[in-house]
Formats: sequence, structure tokens, C-alpha cells
Amino acid sequence: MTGTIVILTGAGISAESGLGTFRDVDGLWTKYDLNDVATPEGFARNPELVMEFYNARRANALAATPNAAHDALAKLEANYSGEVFLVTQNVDGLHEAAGSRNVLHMHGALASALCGACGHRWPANDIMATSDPCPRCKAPATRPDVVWFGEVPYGMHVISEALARAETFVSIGTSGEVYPAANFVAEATQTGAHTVELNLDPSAGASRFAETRFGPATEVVPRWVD
Ligand code: BV8
Repeated sequence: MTGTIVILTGAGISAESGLGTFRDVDGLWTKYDLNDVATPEGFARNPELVMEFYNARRANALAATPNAAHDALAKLEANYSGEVFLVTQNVDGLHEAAGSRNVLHMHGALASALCGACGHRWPANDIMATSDPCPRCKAPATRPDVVWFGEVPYGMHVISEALARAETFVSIGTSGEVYPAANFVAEATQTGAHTVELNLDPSAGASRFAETRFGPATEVVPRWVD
């Protein structure tokens, strides 16, 4: 392989680092109603609940360490002669902690905060409150810098361009339930890319991939990279 490799990751790649997934048996969406904590309407109804939800996930994420799957992707980027473009749906910073550099957080990141008034983004404190004043416009309108349902994911144009030139598209640790990420395999297939799913078990879109390998990410990802 020498051409562009586009990688999409989801919560499953961070599961073995101790961070909860969303739709697995004990997933986050079994404990919280996503309409309450992952939509703008939920935030408008009860901002304190949402800030508490993301403060708790930020604390977990800060205490977590990258696992062998994160490390394998960082090693791939360091050793591969072509481009490795890592698009993550995850809001944790474990890819960067493992050494990956070319990372796009399409659903935002716990590491940054967003001003609901002026759109300014800045590095988040460990614990954030809606009353925290925006460093730029001073409004007490702080929110998590994450993309909620009904909001536009970050970097869609850059992602589509990368998929258009991809030679290989690898989807890791995602259920394929959330769009537009779940459609990337179709875009990559249209480009003629080789498509690979590495997941604990078959995702909703498994049949759309040319190659599938199932098992824990810490086993299947290093093996695929090697
Ligand atoms: C948008 C916030 C327009 C951050 C999240 C009807 C039909 C189709 C689509 C829609 C529809 N109605 C509405 C929509 C659109 C909607 C959507 O897709 N809804 C779904 C539920 C039907 N999407 C949106 O609203 C998006 N915005 O569409 O805007 C637009 C689009 C394009 C261009 C312009 C405008 C916004 C979506 C983002 C929502 N925000 N979270 C946060 O809190 O984290 S979603 C949430 O789900 C997370 O971001 C997460 O990343 C994402 C996907 O979940 P996964 O990562 O896949 O996690 P999950 O638990 O589901 O699966 C884990 C997988 O790992 C499993 O397969 C499991 O087997 C595997 N696994 C577990 N352990 C391991 C493992 N694999 C390997 N090893 C292990 N050890």
C-alpha cells in the first residue's frame, strides 16, 4: 500500500481503555437518554445535567490511557510512506496521547469548550460550568465542544476529500448507527478504495465492507497494522 489510508474510529477503540461505549450492553445510552444529554434541546432544557455528563466523561477520559489499538494506529502513521488520515467520532484524546498527529474529531472533543454566544473555542478546564465566561466575548454561555444530534459534524468537506482520494478505508470500533460517519464506507467504495471493518462483532454496516475482522481492538488492530 502507498496511497491514502482513511481510518474512522468509534467508542469501541477506547473500550479497552476503560471508557464506556454508547450502544453496548452497559453503554452510556442505557444510563442516559441521549435526548437529554446529546442534543441542543436537551442542553436548553437542563444545561447543568449536560455539563455534569460531560464533566464526568472528561474526568474518565483524562484518567484513561491509550491501548494497543491506539498505539498501533500511531505507529502506522509514523512508519507508513503515504498519508494516514484518522477521523474519530470519539471525544476523548487517546489517539493524540498515543502519538497520532493527523486526527480530526468530527464529533468534537472533551479537551475544548465552546461559546454558545460567539462560537469561540478554547481549552476546557477539567470541570466546566455554563456560567464560565467566554475568554473572547465574556458571555456566560459555555457549552461542551461536542457535536450533538441535529448539529453539523466538524470537517465534513475535508473528510469527503480524503475519502475521494483514499486507497484504503478502515472502520474501527463503531456500530455504524450514526450518520454521516456510517456512510463513509459507501463514499470510500465509490472511490474504489479497499474497505475494512475491525470490530468486536459485526456492525450494522458490516456487509458493506470488502474485508472484516472481528475481535477486541487491542488484538485485531495491531494485527491488521502489521
Ligand atoms: C447530522 C456527541 C446533518 C459527542 C454524538 C434517521 C436516519 C438516519 C440519520 C438520522 C436520522 N435521524 C437523524 C439522523 C442524523 C443523526 C443520526 O445519525 N441519528 C442516528 C441515531 C439515527 N446524526 C446527526 O444528527 C449528526 N448530524 O446528521 O447533521 C448533516 C450531516 C452531514 C453534513 C451536514 C449536515 C450528528 C451525529 C453526532 C451525534 N453526537 N455524540 C459525545 O457525546 O460523544 S453520537 C455518539 O455516537 C458518539 O459521538 C459516538 O462516537 C457515536 C457513534 O457511536 P459509536 O462510536 O459507534 O459507539 P457505539 O457504542 O454505538 O458502538 C461501539 C462499537 O464498538 C460497537 O459496534 C461494539 O461492537 C464495538 N466494540 C465494543 N468494544 C470493543 C468494540 N470493538 C472493538 N474492540 C472492543 N473492545
